[in-house]
Amino acid sequence: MLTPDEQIMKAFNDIDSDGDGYISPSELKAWSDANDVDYNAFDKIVSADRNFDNKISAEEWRNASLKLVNAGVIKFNFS
Ligand SMILES: [Ca+2]
Ligand SMILES: [Ca+2]
Repeated sequence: MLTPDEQIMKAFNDIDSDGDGYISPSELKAWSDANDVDYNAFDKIVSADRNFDNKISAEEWRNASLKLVNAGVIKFNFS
C-alpha cells in the first residue's frame, strides 16, 4: 500500500506523459479522460500553477493534490 504522498507522486509521473517534469493542462485533461476522472476536480490544481507558466511542477502538484486527497475530493487507486 502506497502512502498518499507516494500515490500523488506516482500520479504525477503517469500524467506527465511527455516526461518533461511538468504537467500541462492538456496532459491532465488527457489523463482525466482516460481514467474516467472528472477534470473539473482538478481545477484547484490547475490554479495552483502559481507562476502561471501553464506548467505544473512536482511541488505545485504535490501541495495542491495532497489537500484534495485529504479532503476526499480526489482519490488515486494505485496499489
Ligand atoms: Ca509534461
Ligand atoms: Ca508552474
